[in-house]
Amino acid sequence: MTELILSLDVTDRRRAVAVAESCAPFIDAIKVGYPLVLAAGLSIVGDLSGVGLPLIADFKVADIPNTNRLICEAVFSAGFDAVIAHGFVGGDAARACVEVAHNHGGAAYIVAEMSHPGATEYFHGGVAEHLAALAVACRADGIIAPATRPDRIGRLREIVGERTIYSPGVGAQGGDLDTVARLVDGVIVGRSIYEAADPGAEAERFSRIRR
Ligand code: OMP
Repeated sequence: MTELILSLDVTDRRRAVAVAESCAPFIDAIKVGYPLVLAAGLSIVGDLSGVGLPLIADFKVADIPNTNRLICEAVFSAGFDAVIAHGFVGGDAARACVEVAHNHGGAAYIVAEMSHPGATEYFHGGVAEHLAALAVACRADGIIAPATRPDRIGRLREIVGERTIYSPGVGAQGGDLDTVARLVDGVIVGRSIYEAADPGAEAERFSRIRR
């Protein structure tokens, strides 16, 4: 079974809650990032808690260890269940995120390679492989890898083994749902679902990967 994770990059609080509620029966978790939290405030976490699904904070945390620790403490105190952090800031900084997550009974995922075209400028040439190895060394729960480059997911899987791979880039960014679902533990989908005329029905369609 592959998880379906809704990326809730909706900037209106009421619409965000409505989309989350309509998709809830068909998804495994909700990812919330800067677009929604900066528009609606951190209290959106309380609004979404009623949906009863794990909430992943996509803040791509990338600072010095102490600041990372402060950010992640705020994330988990607000009620999130997991956090996404960058690894390029170094093992000590990434480890700070992992430690806070685990102290709260939560999870931390490290970005190994991003999904957009420009990601190849810096993530290729061995960097993504290095970041995946760093995630393992830091005892992160898994990595983020690009649905837009399934061949790269295969390479990163060799490094992280059974650790979780969550993969964004399906639909709006061109990645193919079924191809990617066979390679990863969870597919992250945003616009293809929340911009649909009926987000719940679209989530149900995408949820075929959960079977
Ligand atoms: P859609 O392109 O609308 O499906 O949204 C994808 C979501 O995944 C957005 O919230 C992105 O910020 C996020 N994302 C990527 O698209 N690419 C990445 O490499 C990493 C992420 C992420 O960390 O979630």
